[in-house]
Amino acid sequence: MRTTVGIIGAGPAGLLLARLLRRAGVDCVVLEARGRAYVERRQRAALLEQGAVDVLRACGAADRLDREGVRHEGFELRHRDRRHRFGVAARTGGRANTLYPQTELVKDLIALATADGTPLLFDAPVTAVEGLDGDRPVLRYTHGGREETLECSYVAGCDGSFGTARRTLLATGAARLHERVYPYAWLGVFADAPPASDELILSGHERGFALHSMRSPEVSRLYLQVPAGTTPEDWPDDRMWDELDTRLAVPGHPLHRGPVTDKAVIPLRGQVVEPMRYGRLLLAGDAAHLVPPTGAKGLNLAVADVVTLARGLSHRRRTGSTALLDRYSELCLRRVWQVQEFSHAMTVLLHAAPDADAYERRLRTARLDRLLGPTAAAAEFAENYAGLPMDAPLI
Ligand code: RFL
Ligand code: PHB
Repeated sequence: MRTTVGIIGAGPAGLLLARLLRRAGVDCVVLEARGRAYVERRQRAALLEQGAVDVLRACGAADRLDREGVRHEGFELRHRDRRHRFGVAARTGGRANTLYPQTELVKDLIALATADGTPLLFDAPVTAVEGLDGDRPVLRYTHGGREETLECSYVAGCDGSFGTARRTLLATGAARLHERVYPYAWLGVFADAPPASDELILSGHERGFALHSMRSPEVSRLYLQVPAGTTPEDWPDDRMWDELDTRLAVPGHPLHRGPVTDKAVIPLRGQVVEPMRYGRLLLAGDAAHLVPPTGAKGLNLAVADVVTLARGLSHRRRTGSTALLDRYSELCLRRVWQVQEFSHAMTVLLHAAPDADAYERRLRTARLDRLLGPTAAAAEFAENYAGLPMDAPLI
């Protein structure tokens, strides 16, 4: 097979890139290692920045998002035994996040690709990326028990942090991996229990971070800071609910409890591959970087990357010039490091460091106090939480 852009991975990055390229008249093929049902069920992100919603609208991928997504104009911050409302939209001229699960976005983008006739192969793991120094790189993949090849002009590595694209790029020796591993993790659960609030509740409790989110009026999504290395079995339901109440509930108003349908431990790390490109291989989304989930930025960064990549590829198609494409890594990394910095600062602010002394714990409380006033710190936090401006897609 041959195409202009070979896309590895049908997560949000690969699927949205395929959509943007299709609209710009650039042909592509998407190769996904897993089956469609698995990809559509994988539970992950939920909060889309205003800028990401605008991109999805502009490329005709937001019909269901506009009907079913729930706008969150702020959140509650549990601090000093009380819940304080933190207004985001009020501090950002009306910009806000929308709660729309990544599973639903992935289903929408797959349905659009299928309707468009965009070649999208499931159960087609890419095993190697070859010929990066030449003009026609080749993807080797297996499909239906056969070894196949896809020859392309460019390869978009959208296959996540454990994918072939990142591994291939790092093996060239031309890029480095920056990494921060946190000494704590999140226990994440889904529960068939009505959310205790219409808005997210975040807590920077002295015992550790906790987050209350939701998927519907009947389903809560909850996260609890736990030590790195903990297993879900260390957290029987009663222990977990008691700890969530301690960190999130206000006295006398416990959370609603219900059957736990999923429980998993999620490691926290920040990673950046720099530069995000080697020759004709360009990384986007989690393949290029990870952020700790505290700021809800991973999916939004993936959207920003693929908008920049689609612009570069579309510019090349229209003008023959690679000028924009050549700046891809530089343009993305500016935003990536801003978001990396925000996600790190928010993580440190809201989590209890295992080795913190009393002095450091007081500093954390002081920083949280500052967020709750009409301060420049609060304005800056809101600006980052709602998301930095994103390029409009060229379509
Ligand atoms: P994905 O979603 O990992 O997709 C990569 C795809 O590549 C496939 N693949 C391959 N395909 C072909 N050949 C190979 N060799 C392949 N190897 C892998 C995989 O099967 C997969 O389908 O990466 P992508 O597209 O870059 O998307 C990134 C997002 O998934 C991720 O950043 C977010 O989920 C992060 N995140 C959040 N981001 C937000 O913006 N807002 C949030 O509220 C938010 N909450 C979260 C999160 C991530 C979480 N976890 C589980 C880490 C909450 C959590 C708990
Ligand atoms: C979620 O609803 O899954 C969620 C919300 C906010 C985050 C992370 C995850 O920061």
